Amino acid sequence: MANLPDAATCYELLARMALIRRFEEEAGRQYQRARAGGFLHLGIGEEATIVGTASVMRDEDFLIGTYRTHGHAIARGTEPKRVMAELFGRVDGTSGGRGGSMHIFDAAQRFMGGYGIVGGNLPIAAGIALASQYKGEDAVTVCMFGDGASNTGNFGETMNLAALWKLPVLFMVENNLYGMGTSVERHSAQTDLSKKAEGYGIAGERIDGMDVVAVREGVAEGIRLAREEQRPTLLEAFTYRYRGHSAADPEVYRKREEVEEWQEKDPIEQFARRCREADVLGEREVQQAREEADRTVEAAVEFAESSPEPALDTMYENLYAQTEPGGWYAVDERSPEPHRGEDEAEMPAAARELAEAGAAYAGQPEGPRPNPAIHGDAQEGVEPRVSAEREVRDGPGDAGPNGEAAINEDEG
Ligand SMILES: Cc1ncc(C[n+]2csc(CCOP(=O)(O)OP(=O)(O)O)c2C)c(N)n1
Ligand SMILES: [Mg+2]
Repeated sequence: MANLPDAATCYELLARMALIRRFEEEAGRQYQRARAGGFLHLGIGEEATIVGTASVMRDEDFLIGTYRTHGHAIARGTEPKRVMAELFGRVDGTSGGRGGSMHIFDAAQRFMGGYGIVGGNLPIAAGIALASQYKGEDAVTVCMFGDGASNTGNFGETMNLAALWKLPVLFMVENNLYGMGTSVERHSAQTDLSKKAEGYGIAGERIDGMDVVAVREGVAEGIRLAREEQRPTLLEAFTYRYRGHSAADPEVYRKREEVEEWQEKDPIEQFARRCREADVLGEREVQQAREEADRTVEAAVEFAESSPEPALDTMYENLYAQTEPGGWYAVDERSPEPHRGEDEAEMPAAARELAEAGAAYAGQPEGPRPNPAIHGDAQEGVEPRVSAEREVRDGPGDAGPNGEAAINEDEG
């Protein structure tokens, strides 16, 4: 077992884990009160993995996570009140209230998000690491993702390039044993996830993600290898989320006893006990860490409640893709009035009949069907091309089933 760090560090680790736990319990409560909107994925139970990792990173390093990252942002140094304001959709939130729970982002703390696409953060992490390497900077990027994400194509592609280009990056799979409601045994052929990168030239290691000291030790070495030897590593931290995948999870895929078994290894309780037994922290300090967390979270809720909602006329600000007028965000770049085929009242008879004919065919045996390229109005201004083959087969104006003749007559 790794040695405990000094008393001040132990206190900081304990206080940070307690703060994240308290924050997320409150986030869950506020979600039930409909104060926090959108989706909500809590990482309660995973605090040692999160805090242990962030605690051995330098200020200049980057951290990137998934949609379960309230704790990651706080561990990186983002003020809890700004995370809470983001959950509430308020202007003082980390993303101005536009991202919500899944999109916490704080460039100042080098916390690079917050991504809803499973496995989507891996190539971004490689890109950030490549930028550091390119600029000759010392920064290491730590990329955290779930066991489920280790099955994605992004995983393999990123491992390959990270090893090939010797990127200063550390990959950390937070193995909480489930991808939504699917257990690792049911979603991954290789259940030793630390081995997954080996074939790409990246060494892997398993660590106890419920032990903050073990996480620190594993991550510190991984960061050292990335920084000093340009060798990426894959760490697999065993951890567990006590709550459902998201706030809307009936949890039919696991038993209550399993959750309780993991709760016995609770990262905060376990660490507090160890610190007390080793006489590094006293009962008073453990209590103080909890009370501080309570106060900070209470203030965070007050702050979020009093922060205004974004003004309506700023709704289209910060959008990557925008057309005129602002509300019309389809990729269709024509003018906003209805175009041919978009307005049902003005739909040409041919198109209407075509649609009806299509519906009428449902469940019927195969036979001649109207061809949209011939009968439809898709090719405005273009002469319909009736193939010679069809002319021969059906004859012009041949009354097929479901009114083909009418379609032919109407077609311009
Ligand atoms: C590309 C993609 N596929 C599917 C989903 C739906 N989805 C959201 S979370 C999730 C499970 C991911 O599990 P894991 O990577 O283990 O992370 P965890 O939620 O356990 O932290 C899935 C399949 C998604 N968001 N993105
Ligand atoms: Mg998982």
